[in-house]
Amino acid sequence: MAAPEVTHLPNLPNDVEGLRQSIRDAVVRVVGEDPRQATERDWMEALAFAIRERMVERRLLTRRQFADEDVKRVYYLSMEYLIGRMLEANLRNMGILEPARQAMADLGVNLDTILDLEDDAALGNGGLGRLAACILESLATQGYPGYGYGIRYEFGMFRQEFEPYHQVEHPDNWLRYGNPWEFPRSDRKYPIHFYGHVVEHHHPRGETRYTWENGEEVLAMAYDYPTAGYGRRNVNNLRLWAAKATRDFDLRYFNEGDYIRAVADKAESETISMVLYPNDATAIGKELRLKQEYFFVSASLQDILDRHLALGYNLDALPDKVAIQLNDTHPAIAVAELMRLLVDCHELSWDRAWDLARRTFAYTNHTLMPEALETWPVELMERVLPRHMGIIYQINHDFLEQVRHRYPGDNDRLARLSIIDEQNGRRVRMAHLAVVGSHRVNGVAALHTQLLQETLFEDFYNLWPERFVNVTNGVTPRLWMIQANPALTELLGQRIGNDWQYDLDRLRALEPYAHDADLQKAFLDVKRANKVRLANLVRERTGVELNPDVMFDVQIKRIHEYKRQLLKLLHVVDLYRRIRAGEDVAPRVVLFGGKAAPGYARAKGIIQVINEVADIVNHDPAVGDRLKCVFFPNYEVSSASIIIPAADVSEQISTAGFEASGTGNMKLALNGALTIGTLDGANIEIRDAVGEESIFIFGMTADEVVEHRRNGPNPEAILAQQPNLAAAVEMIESGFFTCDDPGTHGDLGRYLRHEDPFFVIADYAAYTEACERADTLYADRTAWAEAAILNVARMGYFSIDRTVRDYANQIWDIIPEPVAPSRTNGAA
Ligand code: GPV
Repeated sequence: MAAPEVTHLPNLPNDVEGLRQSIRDAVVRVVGEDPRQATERDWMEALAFAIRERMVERRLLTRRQFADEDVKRVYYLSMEYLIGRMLEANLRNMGILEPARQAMADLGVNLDTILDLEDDAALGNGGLGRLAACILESLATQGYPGYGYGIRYEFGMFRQEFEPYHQVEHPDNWLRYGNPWEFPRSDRKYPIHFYGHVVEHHHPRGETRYTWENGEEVLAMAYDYPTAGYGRRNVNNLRLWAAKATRDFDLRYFNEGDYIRAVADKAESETISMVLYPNDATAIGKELRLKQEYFFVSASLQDILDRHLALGYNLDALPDKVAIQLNDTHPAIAVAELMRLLVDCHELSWDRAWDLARRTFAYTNHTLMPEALETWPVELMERVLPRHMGIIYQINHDFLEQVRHRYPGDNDRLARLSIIDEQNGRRVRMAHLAVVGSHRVNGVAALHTQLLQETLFEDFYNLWPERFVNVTNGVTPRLWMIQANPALTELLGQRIGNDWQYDLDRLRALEPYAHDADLQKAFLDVKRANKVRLANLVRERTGVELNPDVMFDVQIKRIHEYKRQLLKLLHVVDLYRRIRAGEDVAPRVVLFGGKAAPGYARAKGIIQVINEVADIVNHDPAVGDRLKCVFFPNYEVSSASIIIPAADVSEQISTAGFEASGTGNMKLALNGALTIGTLDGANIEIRDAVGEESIFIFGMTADEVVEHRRNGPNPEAILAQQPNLAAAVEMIESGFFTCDDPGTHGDLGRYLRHEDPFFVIADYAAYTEACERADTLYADRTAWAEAAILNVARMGYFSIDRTVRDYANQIWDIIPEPVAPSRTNGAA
């Protein structure tokens, strides 16, 4: 037993005076600068250090309590965490935002200026990565023992520039100034193996044993990011792994005297955690990607087992103390890796290990789109992870035995269910491995889960219906309301108090005031102020002037054909042509934001044509304020929090059946934007929640899309019947908007006329009609305010806190463990 003064945790003061002291000290002791000469960045760093020492204190308190209470923990395994800036969020969740603001002011520094200096942590592509970040925040806020594991990419999501119309990608060197939020843990390193071969050891009695030999080794080193809960003392941890060469990285070359080559190889081995693949909902068939996946999975599982054993539990208790959530199939190799660790390293029998693994894992699917489903060539898996390939064969063998027993003679079904796809040159289907290796599989919205059961996983659903559950996505109100929309937060506080910050359903208390004229006026004033805030940012970033009294119509998300940015663009071109023809159309600002995967030519073409159309429209004196079109460059979490509160209309117009859920739809509606949307993903549940009056639904349903495709779509025939649409397509393909490469717009015309894979043409008439319904309502300011207020009041269901409770109760079987103030560390 160590002496009390050794085990005592410091208890730093959180008042203005205490914070000021810490910050000033940190400028000298951590930054190494004279406070007289410190720059704004120096002060930012000092402030971050003052916060982080307070966070780690609570982190340790939290960890002590979890250990004392023998809690079950959940581990979230995700290749992506789209966190954004951390300074303001950490200040707020630690409960010291206002004292820190005052302390900084006392030191002569404006906090808001400092907040703007921080780079986003953009370790993710889009919805999937942002969902992971929201889930971690909610786990801490609700006091759940929940931890994230991922990769500490040296370079996150690329920075997008337009030169001048097409997208150019620039590296995101987010760690160039160092990172005050991370705790490098050089004592927490695990060896990770690749390549080599497997040796069998036959035992006369008992199972054959396997060793994996002569591979390459790299180390995974932990970097910890404390994650604070809002309004609680709980602080959880996000552990990100970075690749480091082993000390004796390559003895062979050293022995041969090729010192330079050996050092170069060291650098090469550290490339594993170098860069985030910038692909959203598209599988990447690269060896380096497979190595990234295995690298972070192996390190995380070794760490989880170490902790489990260090806490004194035995391996048989694994599913009672540990739940592991696989965020899509990116970490699905975990199923094989846990088997390897349990069987080869801890010498459990195969059957015992399999039972533990299955009861520990659960898998979230985020898409039905075939191009996103990860499959790895058997040959590649065999070379990179030879032992895992053997384990997968064994898992598949046992699984198919079960299927054969259940469906004797049904060879087609066996082929459909098999983890190995034998049709396409032998590939490992990672989704099948994840389903077979999990006790729960969930989709991310009601429609998506239903479609999973009926299509992609139909055979699995018939086999194990109890395994499938829905967990509709959500968003954190701390970032997406309190931080992003302080004006609306303030107004809500005046009207209904602040309980909704912890229990978003309480927004419903607003309903009775929806037709209160004072509230309506205040609500519209808040929206207008947010639009002015956005207009200032748009002017700064693009030079375009926006009139805040015109409807702001916003489509912000990754660029994908299925998300149908082209549908919105056709509407813009249609309106533009009609304005030029002297027609009176309702005015609007159309704002796009989002990145295209660098290798996705069609998506990049869509960005280019939008920029070209925008340039013509915005400079046409005949148009004035009646139409503006902006492509907001480098859309990221920090810009989303300015754009979203300023939106009047939210475009959620994916082809029905393709958007698993969407979460931007939730953020926008929560901030009072009315949705124009298809019956896709969570839009359906949003409609059910807010009511038909507060949403503009249009277009084919998922069933009708299937039917439409079956009937052989004929875009040309539709164009022949719709003169406005035909004129818009003709205007584009005529080259009217061509600023850069001639020819690209002709290609786009051909694409719409002859391919149109996501039925932009077929849904166009319904879409414009929905836009007109929105215009009509918008013109009636009272009616619009009422609908928008009701929209906010009814969005409580889409809190990430509800989502996390659903996971906790239906999948993880964990309960909250709020950290209590202790006697020795009891200050608030
Ligand atoms: I798979 N999603 C994503 O952002 N990246 C991916 O690689 C895959 C899915 C998204 C879906 O497209 C959204 O509909 C969903 O809301 C989001 O994941 C979170 O579930």
